[in-house]
Amino acid sequence: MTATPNLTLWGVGTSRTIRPHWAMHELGLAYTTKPIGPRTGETKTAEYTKLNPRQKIPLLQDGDFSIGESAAIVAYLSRMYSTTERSLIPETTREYAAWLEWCFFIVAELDSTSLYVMRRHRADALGPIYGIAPEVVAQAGEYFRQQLRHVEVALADDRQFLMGDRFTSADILLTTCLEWAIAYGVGICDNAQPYLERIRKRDAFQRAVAANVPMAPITPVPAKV
Ligand SMILES: N[C@@H](CCC(=O)N[C@@H](CS)C(=O)NCC(=O)O)C(=O)O
Repeated sequence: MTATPNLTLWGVGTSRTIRPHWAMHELGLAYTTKPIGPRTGETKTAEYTKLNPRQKIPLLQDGDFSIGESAAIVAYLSRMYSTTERSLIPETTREYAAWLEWCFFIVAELDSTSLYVMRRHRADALGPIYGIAPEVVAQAGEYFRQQLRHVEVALADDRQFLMGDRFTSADILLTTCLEWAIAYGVGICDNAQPYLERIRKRDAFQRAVAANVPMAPITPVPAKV
């Protein structure tokens, strides 16, 4: 019998951090959360920098093994902890290749090239740091919508998920980008609407949303005078 895994996930509060929370809930894994947030200084502490020199969240510790990059964590969990009953990754070589193609497409084209560019240059996001650029934001939103045509085709004919009738971790990556786009006011493609409605009903998704909420700030107790 394999030992119970000792899993700790660092990070809450973003479209990236929810991905590994969700994967662990889909796989029925118990884990500890270290609820550090973005832009709080918590990724820059000496303790955290020793764990993750990239100073980013999320980060997963699995015993003495650590891994960062949300999509890599989700892929690791999918490979390591899928079972016959709960699986997030296809088995055959070709299906695995198609799954990889979706994962890279979502991370490269939807997340990094589109949504993260918007985040970097929106006035209400990181624009004050990296430069407020409305034209860049508009173009990145338009590019996102163009790229979604591939998703529209994949979800045509009432197909339930990106890989057909089985939910995989590529759906975790896609959903987080669709929710992110909606939050930024970017329209999503037609077939993604019923897809999202289906996905939002998943128990593991709802648990992940709850697990990804930052803790309420602690109100300081006034000093006694
Ligand atoms: N490509 C990385 C991006 C991770 C990332 O940029 N995380 C941000 C929050 S979404 C972060 O930790 N920024 C540093 C900070 O806020 O201190 C991933 O998908 O994990």
